Amino acid sequence: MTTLAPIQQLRGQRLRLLRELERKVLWLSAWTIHNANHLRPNRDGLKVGGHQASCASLATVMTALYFSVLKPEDRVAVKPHASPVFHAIQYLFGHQTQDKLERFRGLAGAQSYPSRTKDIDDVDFSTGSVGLGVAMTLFSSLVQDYVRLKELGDGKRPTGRMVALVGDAELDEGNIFEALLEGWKHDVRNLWWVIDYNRQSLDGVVNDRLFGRIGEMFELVGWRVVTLKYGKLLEAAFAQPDGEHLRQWIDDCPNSLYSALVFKGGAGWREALTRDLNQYPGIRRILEQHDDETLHRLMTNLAGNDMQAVLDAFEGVEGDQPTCFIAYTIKGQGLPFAGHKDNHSGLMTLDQMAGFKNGMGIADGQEWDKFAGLKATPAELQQFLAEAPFNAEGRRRTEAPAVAIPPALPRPNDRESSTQTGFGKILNAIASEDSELSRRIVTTSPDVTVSTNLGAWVNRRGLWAHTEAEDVFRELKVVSAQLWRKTPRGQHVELVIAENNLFIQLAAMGLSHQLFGARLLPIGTLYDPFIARGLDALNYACYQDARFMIVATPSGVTLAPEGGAHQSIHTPLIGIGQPGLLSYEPAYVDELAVLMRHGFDYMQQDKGGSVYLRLSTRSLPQPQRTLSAEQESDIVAGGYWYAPPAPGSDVAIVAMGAVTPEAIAAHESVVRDFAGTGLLVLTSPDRLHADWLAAQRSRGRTAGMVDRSPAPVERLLAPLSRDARLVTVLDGHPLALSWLGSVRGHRVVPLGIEAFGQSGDIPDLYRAYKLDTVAIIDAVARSI
Ligand SMILES: Cc1ncc(C[n+]2csc(CCOP(=O)(O)OP(=O)(O)O)c2C)c(N)n1
Ligand SMILES: [Mg+2]
Repeated sequence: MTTLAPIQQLRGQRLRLLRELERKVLWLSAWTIHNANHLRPNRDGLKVGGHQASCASLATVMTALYFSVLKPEDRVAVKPHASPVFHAIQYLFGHQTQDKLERFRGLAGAQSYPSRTKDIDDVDFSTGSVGLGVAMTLFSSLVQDYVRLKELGDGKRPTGRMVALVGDAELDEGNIFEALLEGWKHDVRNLWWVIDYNRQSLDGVVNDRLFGRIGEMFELVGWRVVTLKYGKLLEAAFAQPDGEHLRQWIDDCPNSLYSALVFKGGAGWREALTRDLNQYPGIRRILEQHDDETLHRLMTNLAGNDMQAVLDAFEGVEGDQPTCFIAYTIKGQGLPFAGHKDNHSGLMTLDQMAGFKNGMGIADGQEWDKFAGLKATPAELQQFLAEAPFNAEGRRRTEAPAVAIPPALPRPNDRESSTQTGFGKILNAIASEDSELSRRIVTTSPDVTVSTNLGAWVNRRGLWAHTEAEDVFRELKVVSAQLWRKTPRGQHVELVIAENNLFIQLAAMGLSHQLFGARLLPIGTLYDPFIARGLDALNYACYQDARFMIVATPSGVTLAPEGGAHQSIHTPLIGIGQPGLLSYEPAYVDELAVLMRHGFDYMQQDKGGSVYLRLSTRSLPQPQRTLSAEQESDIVAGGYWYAPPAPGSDVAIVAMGAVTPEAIAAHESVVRDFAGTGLLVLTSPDRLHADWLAAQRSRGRTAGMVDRSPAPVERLLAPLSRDARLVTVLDGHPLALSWLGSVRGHRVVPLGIEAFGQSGDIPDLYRAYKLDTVAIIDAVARSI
């Protein structure tokens, strides 16, 4: 008897235990979905769903990663529909409960798709909308380098790998390629993307020709590509006489035929191979040596579902070059509908589950048992799990202290200014200070840095890059207002024109305190209309509770000559409707300074969120005033009386943002006829609306001890008479303000933009779209 060297013995033991755990993970993921769909009472007749086949193809890869390869500092985005595999793994680690698995996809149960904020089991990146989680790992890797190079963390955290487990059809999403270009430009590192190449998407089989190019594309942008194609059994068969013909046959086999044969099983393989390769004696021998079951196992032995091959691939790469693993797998591997093109949402029937359960060696009542049906002893498995490197530090979410925000930000006091100019000046003033605030701000912009007025900030603080690079124009003494010097100390991350990248970059920066233990105060600038271009990514960032500030400028038809293609109409409604995002539209620069200060603070509060500032390039005469503390708190709460109404007044004008001068002029005219008419300037219908609903809810809850404290908007509208009229005006969709009539039952005449704009100057456009002084006066007259 030969004694194996200890290291080999350990490897053998590890392989054996990982294969056991792979079975358990496959079982638990399938059972979790089965239980939710078949065994829980169904009260609404809706299919609960879950993706048994999509889970199965990743079971090997995820088992290898979490139980052996990953380290605590690594961060992972799991393909959304492999959520049950993730939860099963965390359950085995002891970070997920049986109760939550039993309530999978139910209220307070394990989430359908891994969720940072709703799941309890240490999700690094939420996923759901395919493609976004993948890009999130790339931008997180940049953030990891950003905070490391600047020593913004505690200095103790090792550099981790950012890992994405990617469905092959996720690569259809364009945002992935936008991100790849950005990653190449910034020399991204420590990134692993593992593509679950099961050659199936939701509707069917992935096009054969598409994937031929994928590896080349990764190499083109500097990635290493590792292909995991054939498992150890198939490699051994290829090494036998005539084996090369078998390899060639599989290589040439169209995706759809291979998938169909996987579904048909041993007899199907035998028939096809006999038909095509019977002339080779070696192949005839292979067919003779295998019964249908073992032939099926052989022919479906792809590397992404072969534990040894997976471990070899992961452990075979060194260094920090971004790496794409193309792991050939089978959708539904090990399940009755493996390979079937319709299996994406397919669920095992009760009979199929009974057979599967039997095959797994699980008795009735043992379904949630962590080790039932496995050959290794529970003690041995428990110890292996406890020693998994990934689990060495328990929960891996980091914390970072809040950055102190000074009581007031610098306030430029120009007599005339736009909010956009004011924004640039405020940031420039912050940049000139050496403060914790100025060090923690990081800005980013998709190629609109100068045109959104970040230029002065960037001149002072520099562009960020891994390595120093001088500004060539400066070296050659070409005069330019911009000094684009790149350094690892720089605080502006320059992006290509891709709003998806902007929002995912902000998501990663805005989670830096929890991912990398270093607090950042990210500010992203873009043109307001292009929020829509990255809206899903913005939603994704908010869903993860990332904290950042968006400065969107210019906005509305007020950007005038640029025309309808660039004029944003419904962004105020996005500001109101988007959870996790508090939106403001100040008219004046002193308001903006108050709101930016509030924003930096709000971004760091437990119950805070991100902030959206909708700004303008229109220069307005600035009110010469010193804001009182009360006025400042009104500005933060969403609005203030610019001209207070007389008690019991019957009319008020309500304005927001760039059209405020028209409202002021209209008000001056109206008060001549209707003395006591008020002018209310709003800074945030979003905040007013949310606080109004919250106040109503708290009244409902405390019935008996009724809480009568008015919401800010109720307080603002209180002086008006019961049947007063409100004329509301903003450069955006009128719906953003027309709800004000519901607060106290006032009738509203809402002015705003309902159609695509056209190019023109402000006087023409305001007249055409009825935002000018005459239109406001008319509206007041009509309201009476
Ligand atoms: C942006 C977006 N569009 C559509 C979907 C619906 N959807 C969920 S999974 C899926 C197909 C995914 O196929 P693939 O990435 O190959 O994953 P597999 O299940 O094969 O592992 C689709 C279209 C989604 N989640 N997100
Ligand atoms: Mg697929």
